Amino acid sequence: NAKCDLTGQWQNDLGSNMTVYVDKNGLIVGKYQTAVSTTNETILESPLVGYQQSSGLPTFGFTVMWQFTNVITVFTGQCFRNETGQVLQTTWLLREESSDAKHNWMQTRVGFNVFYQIP
Ligand code: B9F
Repeated sequence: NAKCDLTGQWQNDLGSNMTVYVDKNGLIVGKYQTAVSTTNETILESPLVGYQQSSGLPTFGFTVMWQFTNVITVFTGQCFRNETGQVLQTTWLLREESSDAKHNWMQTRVGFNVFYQIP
């Protein structure tokens, strides 16, 4: 099996884009531009950091700190290869701020994204 690496440019099924670099220790740094939002705030490019394992089809995790809203999203996933190139299968959790602990139960969303490498 050929190896997989997150270094490069990616677009997901929502049209969101990210640029990622992975160093020799597996540390991920990059930038995320979401294609979707539900605020009236202008979407801003936002930083991400995480780790990638170093085996053949590596698992990884990273955090996006949104620059336009008080929200954090964490992604976890794995890199695969298909006929056309590399594909990332991910699951995300989005945490929204709550002004009242009574509402804590409903402040986390979950979803899935598939990322395709842009050549
Ligand atoms: O739309 C989100 C948001 C946060 C507070 C008000 C609006 C911010 C953008 C999140 C982007 C997500 C998707 N983009 C992507 O590529 S991260 C996971 C998805 N993958 C209303 C309250 C909390 C969310 C919506 Fe909001």
